Amino acid sequence: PGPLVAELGLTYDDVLLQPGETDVIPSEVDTTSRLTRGISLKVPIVSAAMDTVTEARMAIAMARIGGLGILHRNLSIEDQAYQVDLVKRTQTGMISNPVTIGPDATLEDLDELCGRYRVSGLPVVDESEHLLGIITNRDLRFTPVAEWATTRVRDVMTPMPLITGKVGISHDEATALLRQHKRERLPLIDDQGRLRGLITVKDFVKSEQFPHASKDGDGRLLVGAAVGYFGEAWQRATTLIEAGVDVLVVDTAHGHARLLLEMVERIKSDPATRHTQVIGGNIATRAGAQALIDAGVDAVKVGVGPGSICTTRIVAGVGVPQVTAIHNASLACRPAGVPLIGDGGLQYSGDIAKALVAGADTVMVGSLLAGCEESPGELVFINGKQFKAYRGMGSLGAMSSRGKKSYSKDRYFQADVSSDDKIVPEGIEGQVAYRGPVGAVTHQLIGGLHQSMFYVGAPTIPDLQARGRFVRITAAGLRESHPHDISGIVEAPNYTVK
Ligand code: RVP
Repeated sequence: PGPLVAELGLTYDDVLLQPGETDVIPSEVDTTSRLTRGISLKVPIVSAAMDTVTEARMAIAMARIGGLGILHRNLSIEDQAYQVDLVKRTQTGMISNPVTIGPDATLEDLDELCGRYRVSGLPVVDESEHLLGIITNRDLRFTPVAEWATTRVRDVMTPMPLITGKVGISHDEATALLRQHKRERLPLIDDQGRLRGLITVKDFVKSEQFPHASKDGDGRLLVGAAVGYFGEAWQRATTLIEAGVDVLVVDTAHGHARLLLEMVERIKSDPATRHTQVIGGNIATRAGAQALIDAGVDAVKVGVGPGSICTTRIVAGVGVPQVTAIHNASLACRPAGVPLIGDGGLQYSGDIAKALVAGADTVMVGSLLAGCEESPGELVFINGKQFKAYRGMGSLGAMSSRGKKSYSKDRYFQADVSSDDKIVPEGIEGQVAYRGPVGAVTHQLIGGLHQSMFYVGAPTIPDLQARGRFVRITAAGLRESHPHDISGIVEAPNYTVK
């Protein structure tokens, strides 16, 4: 088992990156990095699988800026699959599997569907997907609400012939058609007249607005989702895959565990699931990383105890300071060509580059994003300031039922605990300051990373990983790093006084 006392463990506040010779311009660096063996992201930031951080809105916002969201699993399989579906149908060049409605549905059904999927119109198809027409919110306006329950879609839709495109139409051709006919939607059909996709003007505009968006081969946004490792976990995994999830995270507080490794092996060997990218975690040692790699993961997630809401190191006395944990795990990941995700403990943008130099390829963040508009939960006012709730998935709030079923207990291997008062929490609940939209927050995080790359002299992430060198600092060094000898500090968009 090695020496009784391991080496000294270091974390972000213990180190700084040394400046190196540079001819890099911050705005010109390339931050593309590998999330998994099969997926690269233009922005190496992933939002945490937590019920106060990532649901569909956050996942959409993260994919649009070039990162990724991992949908949490503290909800039913159906609800989580629905969230995957919401992301996959959002804003892309083309919607390959659009929501449709049948001709005999009522306007009430139409209104409900449009609300659920936040769309303003739907193609109308028969049972074998033949395109019959199109119906939009505008068509609703001319029918009094009192008649919605009895009026059929076929009576108010715009019927065929419509302006349509053939599947596989180019971006330019589609733009030309939409423009020429002043249409907002272009249904795509095959030779038999069956609906095969939908292009909307709105999506085209957005795809220009988000040039770095993380997309799959069909132009749909990428999304990840967390699953467990036993019980309903297999059904959850297969249902999420059917809903179109791109990455599964077998998500536990202790990834160096037999049940979890078996789950990874099963996903990576079953013909129905093995093509999906799988992330395993969390581990904090080289042996833990090696076990996940041997089980077949496409990326290893590192972090035991660094999370801002985590009490595992206090409650169980277990963990490894994050820079050391990442570095040790990378000793197994690098030779195997398996990317590493540094999960938890990041407080400022500068910690991203520190994680990457230590051996990570991407980072996962919770608290830095929990205060965003797109995170789940309402704004709360405390002493005139705005906050949002943030809680650990191992907190009492997340693990206890409080009126609804908790799916979070097995993350801490406590699924067998029968009553709430027997739970041993490993996290806490609290608030973080409201930070506005994800786009503004990630602009500062990415901007900070650009500056790191400039100082180190690294135009790309692999260059940063190769060139970056740390200096270990003392408590005096850390004090010197933060603003000092000044009072009444005005908060900056990327700096808060703690
Ligand atoms: P942070 O970004 O420092 O807020 O950390 C977020 C990470 O903390 C998550 O991605 C997860 O790995 C971990 N976590 C989530 N819940 C808990 C807990 O209750 N202990 N920990």
